Amino acid sequence: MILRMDRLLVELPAPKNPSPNDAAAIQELLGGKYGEMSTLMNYTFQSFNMRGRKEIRPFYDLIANIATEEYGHIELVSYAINMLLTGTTKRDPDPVTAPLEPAKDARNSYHFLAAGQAALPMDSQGNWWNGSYVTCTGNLKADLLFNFNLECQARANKIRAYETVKDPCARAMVGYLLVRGGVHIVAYAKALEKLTGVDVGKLLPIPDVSNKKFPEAKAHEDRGLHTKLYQFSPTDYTQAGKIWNGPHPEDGKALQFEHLPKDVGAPVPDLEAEPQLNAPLDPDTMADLLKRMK
Ligand code: MN3
Repeated sequence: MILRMDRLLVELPAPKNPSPNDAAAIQELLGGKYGEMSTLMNYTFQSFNMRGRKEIRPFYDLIANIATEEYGHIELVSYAINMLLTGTTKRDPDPVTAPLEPAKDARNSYHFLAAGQAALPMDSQGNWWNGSYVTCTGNLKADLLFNFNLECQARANKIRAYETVKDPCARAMVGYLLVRGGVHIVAYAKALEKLTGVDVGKLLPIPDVSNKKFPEAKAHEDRGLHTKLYQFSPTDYTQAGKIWNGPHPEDGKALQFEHLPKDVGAPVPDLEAEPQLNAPLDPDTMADLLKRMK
């Protein structure tokens, strides 16, 4: 099971120019075929379903730790979308003034019509995420090879999202995830190397552009974030370090397996109510609730 912390993995700056179309583009990194929902669900099912794990415990622990980290990635992308959507309509509980009018040309109207100006499990074109994005064959080599490709395709999407959206909020999120996704690419490369002897690291980077080209990613790599695989449990999943060791294939720095720091990241933003969407309640109900909850 997953033990949850009410923190974001990295601090996101307030957007300079909130934009529903920026938010729509970023949805690809959440609910796209190669988005964070896909990495979460692939590794989650692979870890639930792994048989004979006594003999292959380090691989189980590796996939389980990465699966858990992906939950925090979904959270991070969702908050970036929510922050990019904040301030894009009028905070006015009077429907006659058409407070949602600024959203009428947004390319993803679900953010406003189906949600309280917030992220949804869908891609950049409004296609819902679906379970066919999960590959869980039960064969360790096949699944690790799939995971390696999944992370490389996810990296390509992150780079293109970065190239599409300039807002510092989105770029802080993408920069951080380029580094953490990079860790997962190397982790699956190392796993395939331990399993088969093939030097998968020689293929990297895919696409052939270094994380150090992205200032928001480089800042994290300068602090060594690309060398750390986290044990996402106080006591369990301890053997991933038998795979995550040796030099980083791109810059040779020593890989380290460690606990997530207790003060990791930043407090979760508490975004203000949007009364025009009755999110979370219509103003009269809210006033009444506050009276009754005293
Ligand atoms: Mn991820």
